[in-house]
Amino acid sequence: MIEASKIRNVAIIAHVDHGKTTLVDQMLRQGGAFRENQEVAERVMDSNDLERERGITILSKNTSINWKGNFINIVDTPGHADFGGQVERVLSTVDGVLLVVDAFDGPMAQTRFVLKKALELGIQPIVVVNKIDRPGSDAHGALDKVFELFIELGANDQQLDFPHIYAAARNGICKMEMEDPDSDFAPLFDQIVEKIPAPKGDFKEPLSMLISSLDYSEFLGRLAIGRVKQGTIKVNQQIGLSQEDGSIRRTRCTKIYAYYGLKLTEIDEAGPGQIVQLAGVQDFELGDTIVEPDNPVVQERITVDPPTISMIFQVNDSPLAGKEGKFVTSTQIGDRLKREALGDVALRVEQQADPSKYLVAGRGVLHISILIEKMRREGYEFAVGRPQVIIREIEGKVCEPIETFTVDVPTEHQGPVIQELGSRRGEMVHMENSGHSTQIVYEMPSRGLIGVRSKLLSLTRGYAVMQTLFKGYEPIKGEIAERKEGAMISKEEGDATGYSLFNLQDRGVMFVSPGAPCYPGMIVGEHCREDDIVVNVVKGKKLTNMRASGSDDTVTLIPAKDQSLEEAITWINSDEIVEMTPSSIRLRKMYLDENERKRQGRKVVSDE
Ligand SMILES: Nc1nc2c(ncn2[C@@H]2O[C@H](COP(=O)(O)OP(=O)(O)OP(=O)(O)O)[C@@H](O)[C@H]2O)c(=O)[nH]1
Ligand SMILES: [Mg+2]
Repeated sequence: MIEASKIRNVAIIAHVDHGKTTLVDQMLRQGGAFRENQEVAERVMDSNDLERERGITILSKNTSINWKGNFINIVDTPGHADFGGQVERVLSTVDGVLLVVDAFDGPMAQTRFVLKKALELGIQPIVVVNKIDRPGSDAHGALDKVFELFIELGANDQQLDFPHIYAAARNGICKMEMEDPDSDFAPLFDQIVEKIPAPKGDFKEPLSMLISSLDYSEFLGRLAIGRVKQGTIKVNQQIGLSQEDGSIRRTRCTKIYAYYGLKLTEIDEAGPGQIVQLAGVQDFELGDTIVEPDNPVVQERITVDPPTISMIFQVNDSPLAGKEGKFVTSTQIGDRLKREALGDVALRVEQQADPSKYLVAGRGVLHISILIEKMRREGYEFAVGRPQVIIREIEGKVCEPIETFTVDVPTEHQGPVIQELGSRRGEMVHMENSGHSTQIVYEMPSRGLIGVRSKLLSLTRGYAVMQTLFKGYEPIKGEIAERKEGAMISKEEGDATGYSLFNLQDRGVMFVSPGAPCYPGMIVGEHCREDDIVVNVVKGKKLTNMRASGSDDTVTLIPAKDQSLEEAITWINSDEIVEMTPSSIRLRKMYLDENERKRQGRKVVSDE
């Protein structure tokens, strides 16, 4: 057992991309977590494939280093707003945070969210102004803005007196003041030990440990994660589980794990301040407290924010179904979804009246699309519908989720952006012009934000910078029109030909390339007009030589638009679905048959 006075529990919090994981990386390197000349990947904490590919943190993770005889527990957290709930839960296990702020960007939407939570819990912050090496960065200016943010969020005098440090995490350097020479991370480690309080709590008191997070392992089942507040927990000792209804159920834990460096190490017992994973605890819920059965010290339950977005997952029944996936049946899809929900408290899965369909609800489009991507990689094939916001009734009123949406655009593009956001029921609350760029703040329904990213990027030639922050539930705003552009729908079955795509390309944006298998009812492009149009993409001679210019037979084919998974699911309307297979993403009409679609009421024009 580690003596509490030698423990420091600290979470790294920040806006997306401000450098949390890079900072943890260097802390591990300099804190001796790796052997001399051990080969380690960059941003080693972003350990799963999807995190590495996307360059973002999806799951918060624990690690630890040893500094001058102190055991510093570090929790890296995700910066993306969809995972904000995780940050909140992590904060219940730490006594201090490193609030990382980009010296170039200054504090941003998620900085405010995470700092507000930390201040409310009375946690000691150390501000790390990071990326001071970035050309054009303003470290002092960023720190001033952080100070203003503290005041605005109602920090008390002690909190306002926060320690700060400047860093270039990627280069592994930091300094107390900008004038100081570059140093390794020693000053940062010293600050953590000095300024962040050691955990309180006595190992002789009755055991109390709040379950603040959970995980799922194929071999060990569900794992309860939390920090021992007081008392001692031992392997196989009888423990009590204080449940939501106030009752205490007797159980035991069969294994205890703690984080040493990057390794999860099995230990026999843990005491106050230690963050541990427990295996073998039967039927626990997040928020339960692990107690001594005859002398329970119960901690306040933590709650999980309810999901705001849902999507239907269903069996793929397109004409191309089952060709690319390994797991395709509704039972396989359902089992996989339910397994995910065991380890992800923010996810809900419900089978629908039609047993081939499941409603999957989560904290945002990114949250659910990461699950889709994971399943595709494991060999699953299925189809998903358009994301829907989850409506709630509050005090007799129908309410929907509202977000604060901030967008920075080059001033020359602001007109179309304002028009677009207005049509999505955005209410402008603030607008500030600083020369070339304008920042506009909106309050708008989450509904209106679905698909907004790609739309604004195309309106501003890629220059719009967007941030969202969940504001709360409010009475439902008016109707929001779905995508205005119609779909180009394939009439025939067969492989798309360059010849037909060439003839269609000035009528919209094509989604398929020559050779792509198509079927009736499949969406092959976005029409430049409002109505859906049925087209033939398989006719004509197979042209093989497409060149920029030349003889009669060579044509210039605009490359098909390669939609990302998120783009595809936010592009579709409610009468459309997306086929997901390990190797393809195809868009289609829910009703493949043209006459059936007509009966369902959407206006369609025919090409011929
Ligand atoms: N110039 C510079 N770039 C940095 C520094 N620290 C991090 N970066 C870069 O910033 C980007 C984001 O870094 P991450 O460490 O992944 O950021 P994060 O805060 O963990 O991001 P999320 O987990 O997605 O919220 C990467 O490209 C880093 O290389 C720094 O000190 N200087
Ligand atoms: Mg990260």
